[in-house]
Amino acid sequence: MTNKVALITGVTGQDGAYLSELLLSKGYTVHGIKRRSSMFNTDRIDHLYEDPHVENPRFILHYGDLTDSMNLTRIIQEVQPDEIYNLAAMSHVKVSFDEPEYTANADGIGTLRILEAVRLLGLAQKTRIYQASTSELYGLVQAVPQSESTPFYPRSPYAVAKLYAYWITVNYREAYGMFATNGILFNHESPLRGETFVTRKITRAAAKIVLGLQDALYMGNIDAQRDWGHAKDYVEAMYLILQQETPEDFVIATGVTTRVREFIRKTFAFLGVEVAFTGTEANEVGTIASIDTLRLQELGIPIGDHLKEGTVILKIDPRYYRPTEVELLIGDPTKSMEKLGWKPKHTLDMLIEDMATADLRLFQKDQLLLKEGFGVLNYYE
Ligand code: NDP
Ligand code: GDR
Repeated sequence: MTNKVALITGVTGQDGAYLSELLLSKGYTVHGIKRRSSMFNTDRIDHLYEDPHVENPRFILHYGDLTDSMNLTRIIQEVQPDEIYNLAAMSHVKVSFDEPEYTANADGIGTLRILEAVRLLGLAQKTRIYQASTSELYGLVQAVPQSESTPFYPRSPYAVAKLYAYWITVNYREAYGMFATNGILFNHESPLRGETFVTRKITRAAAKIVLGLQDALYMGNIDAQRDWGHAKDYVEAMYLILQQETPEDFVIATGVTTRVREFIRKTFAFLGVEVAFTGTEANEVGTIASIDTLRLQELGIPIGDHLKEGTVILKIDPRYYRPTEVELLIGDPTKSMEKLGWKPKHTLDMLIEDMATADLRLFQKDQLLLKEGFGVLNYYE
């Protein structure tokens, strides 16, 4: 067990929650930065919450924002962290086209604010920094599989902001000898994934559709290909990157790529429904080809009229298309496997099982509550 102190920005997000759990299990004291919000935004970490009145708490939250240098500098000065994991970001690629300036400020300059605070506070030789870099940096395909030496070609305001963050991290390492590193992580998902990212949108919608709580799923480009892993495996890699002797950048990926349409097909199949795709591009639809009644029974899904063969359950809505798309991502994790000894434990099928099961349980619970007269669910309004 260690007695190190870590500071995590973005602690309320998917990765922040899993990384907090991991570091606490290793004996770390974990400080997290959360944003002020008009509603509670700590759902993912509530189980880690410690009453601030107990002596020597090991999980401590601070209000803060990546757009506020003074706030970040004060927190870093107070915490004196051995390690900083900079996970905070406006992380939605499509939304970054709507909020490009804010995205640049939080995701790009936010990283600079942290690096500069560490340097100015005299912590350059003490504090190790992990920057949450991304496979979105590769953007328009230059070569596959994408490795640490593949050229970048960002395709969104998000990716351009992250490109600045990537290079400023490298620059502070080279200029000031700081232990500042980039994890270039490919897409990673989990039951804690934000609801508007494609995998979670699919697992939530599929669960609702089989339960008869939603008619259809509206999607954008279902031919995009992504290298999807499980967030639990990827936070292990973040930790390992900061435990190395020398600061280096690493690609973290599974090396397997899958189309969005295949993720859809597999998710419904797991829930006992075979989907067939017909038509092309914006006119494509997904219909129920067959249902596996035994499977539905096994999962406790009542078989109703909504699960008839030929029913349209998927449509394309061009509003989900992006002005510039990243069509193909497939990572080469050779370096991280060799140097970090890292290897993903979850396959895509295991990931889908984890996510679809969690969402099915979630909506079965809602359905039960509703049946018993508790709570009004907004999808009935
Ligand atoms: P999430 O969107 O789930 O979490 C983002 C976190 O950042 C949330 O805690 C959010 O707070 C916080 N945040 C957003 N803006 C600010 C701000 N201005 N100041 C302070 N905090 C802020 O992302 P993930 O957990 O999936 O990803 C973690 C990081 O890794 C992100 O930087 C993302 O860009 C990057 N990344 C993610 C990949 C993935 O596949 N998940 C792959 C590669 C990189 P709140 O809860 O209040 O919204
Ligand atoms: P991505 O993830 O953009 O790769 O960024 P997302 O799940 O949003 O999209 C993946 C692919 O699916 C296509 N797609 C849709 N996407 C969404 N969200 N909604 C839809 O309805 C839909 N239909 C098709 C997209 O066009 C895209 O090709 C994620 C984020 O976590 C980033 O922060 C991170 O850096 C990268 O992964 C690696």
